[in-house]
Amino acid sequence: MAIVISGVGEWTPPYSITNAELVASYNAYADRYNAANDAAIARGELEAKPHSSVEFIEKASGIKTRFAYQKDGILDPDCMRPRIARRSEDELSHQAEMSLHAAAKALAAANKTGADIDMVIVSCAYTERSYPAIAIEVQHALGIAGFGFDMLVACSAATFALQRAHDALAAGSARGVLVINPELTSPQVNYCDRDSHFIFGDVATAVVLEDERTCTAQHSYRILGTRAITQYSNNIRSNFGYVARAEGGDPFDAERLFHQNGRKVFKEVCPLAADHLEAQVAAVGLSVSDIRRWWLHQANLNMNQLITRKLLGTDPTHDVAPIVLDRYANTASAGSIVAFAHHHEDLRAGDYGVICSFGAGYSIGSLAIQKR
Ligand code: CO8
Repeated sequence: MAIVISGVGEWTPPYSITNAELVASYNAYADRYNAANDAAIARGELEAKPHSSVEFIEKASGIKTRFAYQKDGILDPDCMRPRIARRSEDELSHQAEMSLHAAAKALAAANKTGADIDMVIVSCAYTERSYPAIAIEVQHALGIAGFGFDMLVACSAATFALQRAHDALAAGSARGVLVINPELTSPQVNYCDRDSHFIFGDVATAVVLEDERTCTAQHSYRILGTRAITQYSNNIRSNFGYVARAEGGDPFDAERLFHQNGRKVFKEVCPLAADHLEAQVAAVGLSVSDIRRWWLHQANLNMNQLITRKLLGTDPTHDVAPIVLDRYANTASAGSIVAFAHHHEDLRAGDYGVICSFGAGYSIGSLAIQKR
């Protein structure tokens, strides 16, 4: 019995932010901060905030723009966070809404409706509440029988969820699975931190998986193997959680938001990811040169180039390892799925590909697939 990916969909938020816009607002904020704290800075009690720069961001990351669920607030030096209106308990939640947009496209691509799905996984870096699960809200909105649950694995949430979906289908505990990644990252970005204010964007992706025998999609991919590893690291952290209320202090201070030692992450994750990919390909009886396309995690252009250079021995073309992070920035777990969504229809029957994510945890996940 073969399990296939039979549909993929993406929802892109309506607002886009350029590096120039982001740098202008950050620099205005930094100037105000420095002016307001000039005495403490002069006494050496506080560090002055240095300016950010468009040139640095492009050179260090390859990112040029990113999408935002709400632009309002992010570029306001008095706010420095998105202003997202609170919804009542009777309204659809933000992440459920994002999920439904992406799910509709994935279901259409798979020639499926909610009646064909009996398991919904919402898997992403953050969910906006603990319960009821966003997945159950989506399940309800789509009239899906069966069950749904949320899972969090930071940047590897999508690939780990695809592995869960694959295993459930193989075990017979589901007959059609919808995996959704509503990556609403902007509320956790510290737009006051020049080291990380440029890194993230918002997006939602969705994937339909099913038994090959029920698949009627125009483009579908047999899953040849899945692989997931984790290795504990403190180099990427987000400490905002439900205990914040009890711990005292400011539940919104910088240490609660996304922060990382980017240089260390770069150095440690690149070799881990390259080794993982090599092992994944070997495990399904292929060699690296057999792989027609690599849909890699989209965090940093230099990182992807280093990994693919190590794997392939040459710099891959955009056709071999497509890059979407220049427009999307890092969209946490959705990055490799966005790359897949944009760049899969041209593959020919029999072509091999690998979807791979790497990030916080550390966590690395991958799927080796073959076009049908
Ligand atoms: N403008 C100008 N200068 C800057 C800026 C800026 N914006 N930012 C930093 N600098 C300065 C630094 O201060 C430093 O100055 P100095 O040399 O004087 O100390 C200099 O530039 C060089 O800084 P770095 O060494 O930090 O620069 P790098 O070349 O390493 O680039 C990167 C920084 C882009 C962060 C790079 O290290 C990187 O991409 N690393 C990999 C990071 C990564 O992949 N992280 C994964 C994160 S995502 C994840 O796993 C889960 C996330 C879940 C979602 C979160 C949503 C919020």
